[in-house]
Amino acid sequence: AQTLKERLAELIPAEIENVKATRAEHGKKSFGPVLVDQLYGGMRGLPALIWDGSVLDADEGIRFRGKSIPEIQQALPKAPGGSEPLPEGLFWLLLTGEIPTQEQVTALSKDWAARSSLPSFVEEILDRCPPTLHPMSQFSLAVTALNHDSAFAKAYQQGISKKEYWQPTFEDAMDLIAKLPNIAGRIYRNVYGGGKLPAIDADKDYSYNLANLLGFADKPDFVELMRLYITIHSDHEGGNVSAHTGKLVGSALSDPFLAFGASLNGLAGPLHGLANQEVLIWLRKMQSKIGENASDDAVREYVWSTLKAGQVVPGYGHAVLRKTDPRYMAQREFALKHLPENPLFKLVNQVYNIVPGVLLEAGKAKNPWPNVDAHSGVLLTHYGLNQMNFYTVLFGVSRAFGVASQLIWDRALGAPLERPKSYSTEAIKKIFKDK
Ligand code: AMX
Repeated sequence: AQTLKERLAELIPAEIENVKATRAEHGKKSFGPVLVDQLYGGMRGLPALIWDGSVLDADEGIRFRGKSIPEIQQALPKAPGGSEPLPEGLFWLLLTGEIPTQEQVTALSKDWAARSSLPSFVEEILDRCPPTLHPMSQFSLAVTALNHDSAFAKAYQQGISKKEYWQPTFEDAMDLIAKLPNIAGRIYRNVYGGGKLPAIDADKDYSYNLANLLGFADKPDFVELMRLYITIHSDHEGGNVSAHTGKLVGSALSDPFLAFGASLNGLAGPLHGLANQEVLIWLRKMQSKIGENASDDAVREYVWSTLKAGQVVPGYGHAVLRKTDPRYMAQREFALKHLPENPLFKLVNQVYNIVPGVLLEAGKAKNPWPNVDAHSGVLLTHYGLNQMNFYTVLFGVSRAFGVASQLIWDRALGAPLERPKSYSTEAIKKIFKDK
């Protein structure tokens, strides 16, 4: 069967022509006005980047290469006996726009297993981290250190031609994804205990191995959850902090390890991936304050008290989305299937019925609906993964799929160094003085 790299090598020349033709036809057309507010306002809504793997619609949510989450759940290959999509297939789809065969997906699982071991100095870096260092900081350290063996950095030093950039980038991207379970598993066991890491099993899929390294492979539903989790967290178009950071740093021809290390530092922020840990912390605090099985009124009052304290309600709102996140819905479906009676799931539902009304009444948030992070913690903790400050590491493992695939295409298409123009407030006042 054809490998992913062989298929990419076929697709790249045509895509280079496609980009050329698109630029020739549309390149000089203006694409929306830039408002001064957008310079101050975090560039919301500013068309500014090309990102091929996924596009986000404000109402409908994410589509991966044109396919919605329910569509990819349907179309992508599954593990034997499983019903959730394998992230291996998603990676193939992100890179090629095509649905791989079962055989191609199995070959990817094996390829990643073969690339999965960590250099011993990276293991030592992790082993020396104090358990008080946040797992995301440890994650970022380890990924950055993998740059030691970057095929791209080496090839660049040896004077590789621009046309060939994508090839060592592909190798680094594959190595990066392959090594993440060993990094995540090592951090988890170092910080929370749980004994020696098992070896990666080359006959099993990526998500099984991740679950096994964390110590949860004896729970088949948790393995299924990992397949779904990685798939839906992989990519969310290019403008979010982690994706854009990876692309930006990669544009300096920093290799995929350096670029994705930077992505992780952005994902570690509470307005981005850290919300994933914050939600469960917030729910637990609520439970300790108002008790379990609290009334709707008590929950509503607690939500108001969060807002009045000048804090955000974690897991709600989004910079682009304006409806309930389909990634939230996919996790809700999973919960309805596997843990409908879980009390925390019931609380998540109760909160879902109350928070949007409160946020609407408060009148500030442009989107009162839940995002992906409002639901992930309750699923993880159901299976006993209770260490909330580890949750964003799982988001990070997943996000590598999206960032890595775009880095490969950026190098294949010769994406230039990013360098937008900035202005001082003085300059803005001067430019617009008489306008
Ligand atoms: N709770 C309380 N206030 C909120 C809110 C929420 N969940 N969401 C937005 N707001 C407030 C903002 O803080 C802002 O207040 P300000 O004018 O006083 O600064 C105002 O509403 C307008 O914000 P916005 O335009 O609606 O949102 P944004 O694009 O600036 O920010 C986001 C988006 C996600 C950072 C924000 O909704 C938020 O802080 N949510 C809670 C944290 C969270 O869940 N983050 C995860 C997002 C998904 C992800 O990346 N993993």
